Amino acid sequence: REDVLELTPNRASKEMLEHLAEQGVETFLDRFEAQQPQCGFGLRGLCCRMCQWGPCRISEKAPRGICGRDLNLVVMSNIVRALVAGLAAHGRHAHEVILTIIEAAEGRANFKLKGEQRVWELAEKFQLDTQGKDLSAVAKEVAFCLLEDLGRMTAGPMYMLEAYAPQERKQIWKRLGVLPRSASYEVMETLHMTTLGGCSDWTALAEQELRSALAYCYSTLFGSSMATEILFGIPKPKITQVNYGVLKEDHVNILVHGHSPVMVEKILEKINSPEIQELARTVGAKGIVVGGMCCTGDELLARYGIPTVTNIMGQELALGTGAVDAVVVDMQCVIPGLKIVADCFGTEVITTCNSNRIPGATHIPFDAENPANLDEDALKVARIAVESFAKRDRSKIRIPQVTTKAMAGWSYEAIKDVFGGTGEILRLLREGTIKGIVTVVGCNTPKVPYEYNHVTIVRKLIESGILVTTTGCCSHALLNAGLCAPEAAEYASSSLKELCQQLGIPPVLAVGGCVDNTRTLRLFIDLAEEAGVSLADMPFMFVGPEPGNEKTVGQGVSFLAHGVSNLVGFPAPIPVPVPKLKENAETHDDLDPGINDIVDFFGGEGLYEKVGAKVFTEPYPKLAAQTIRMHIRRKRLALGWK
Ligand code: NFS
Repeated sequence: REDVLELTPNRASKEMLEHLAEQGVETFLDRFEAQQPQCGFGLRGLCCRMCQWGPCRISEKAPRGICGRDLNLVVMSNIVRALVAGLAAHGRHAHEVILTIIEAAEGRANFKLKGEQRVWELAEKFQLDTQGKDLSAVAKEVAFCLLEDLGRMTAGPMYMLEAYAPQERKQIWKRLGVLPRSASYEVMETLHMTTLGGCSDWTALAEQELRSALAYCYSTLFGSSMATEILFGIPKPKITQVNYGVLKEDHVNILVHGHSPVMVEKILEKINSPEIQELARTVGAKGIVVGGMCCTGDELLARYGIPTVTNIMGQELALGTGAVDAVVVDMQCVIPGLKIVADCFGTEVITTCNSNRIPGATHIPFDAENPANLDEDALKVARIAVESFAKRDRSKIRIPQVTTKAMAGWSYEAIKDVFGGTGEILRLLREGTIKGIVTVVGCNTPKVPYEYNHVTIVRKLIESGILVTTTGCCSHALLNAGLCAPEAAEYASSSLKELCQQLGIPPVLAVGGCVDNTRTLRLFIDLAEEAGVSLADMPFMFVGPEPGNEKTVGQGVSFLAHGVSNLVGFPAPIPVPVPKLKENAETHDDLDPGINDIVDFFGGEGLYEKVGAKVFTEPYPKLAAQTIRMHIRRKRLALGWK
């Protein structure tokens, strides 16, 4: 706790952590402390719970589970199961957005398709016959292709993978036999392979991991990101203010939280309507503030410059300001602790997704297959949220007065445009004005001081001339730290600083929510193609400093499959340092570091030989930055770039 309070870079988070502790309001930190010591087996993926003979723990005394599974098999099964759990989550997100396109195209959902450019692009890439068809008809056909990528049960190819994956990678994946059928099929197959009496060959599970990651990448990530662009448009950069201080005592404050941006778009429309604005005045508020959390926040930030407040681990802290009248949540990363804090401050919690219910919350669900009541329901949500202002307990308000300037909305197109095209970015990379491009992304974990790793690593990278892209919870850390404002060019190396100042951009580009990691991936793919080399040879890296959610596993492996190495902080589901197991080991410290086949596979030659990328793990952010810099340097030297 002392570490968190001392090292957390955002002054506002620190203030809220102290304030809530003083008030005796329970947060993740209290529960984290109560859980200590955490199980050393679980920490390293050595606990097998895939049948009811167990649970089995792999140790020196008992090197095999009851069924005979050894360490490699247990660890690998746990990793690939986590990956497909994340795949399922992003898949459900993609499903909702894609279905909404169909409903909108058929006139049942009241949305006008704003991403015309993306519709025609995808239609062409998927080689659809568009002759004589209007936008709605073509969008619907595109949506059905995306749905097929989510659910196909026979051999591919997947539309999206065919359309966007680089040729050199397709050949590698074909040779490895890891081309996927679809998101749903690979979830099914992974659970099948890892159940009791399933696959006993961990290397086959490693292949299934790559296969699942490709389904994850091309179906659920590309699918969600591009389907959202079809519905709501392709973001453009804009300047705004973020952080806890955007909440205003004399305004209605509504936080939106989760991942799917569909219903929240409608709610936003209603909030801006004269009726709801008038209602706000009637209840005595000066206006309405909408603030974003997690990936729903990122989506609204990117498209409309709606201020973001915080990420997954800040959700309780934001409610702890006592100034939030309502929090509207859709799907994923909404922790049960949110409601505990909400109840302490009388915050109205409104759930909008049938998959994400919270006991005691007001439930007004959005059903993408039956959107007839969408407008009415969105209005209801807006009304409840605004009316809640009158009930607010004003004695409990404590808003940290910290706001931070930020520039966000860096879509793939926006990045290319601002630099003047892929060729120009490649030129800057070659001459060393930009040393490399690293995407720093992912969640938070209570295992490291809150947001410290994200911010420390990124500061070091831009100091070394590395351009950074970011999404998800990491982006909130960097946004609130001021690293996404053009003024942050100050902290960059002299050449990167000069470049950023000349273009008026920050050295850290917030590209959107986690599904928008595909924007960075597309950029990486284009740049490697332009350079005429394999993606694995480029000075790029994927960094997840504070991994938390199962969804982050597939993010990393997606980039690995493309030849982009990963650096992950502690704790990764990859078991490092891997124990040479001691008898009766109980805690983290009791287990000696050692080497086994799985670590060798990810961090050594195994995976590298297959895809040209490996996983580095480094829990200490300054050392992590050093490792990243060395990786970039090695790639540059091999290319003959100074
Ligand atoms: Ni990504 Fe979004 Fe955050 Fe982690 Fe959750 S918000 S999809 S999973 S916790 S970065």
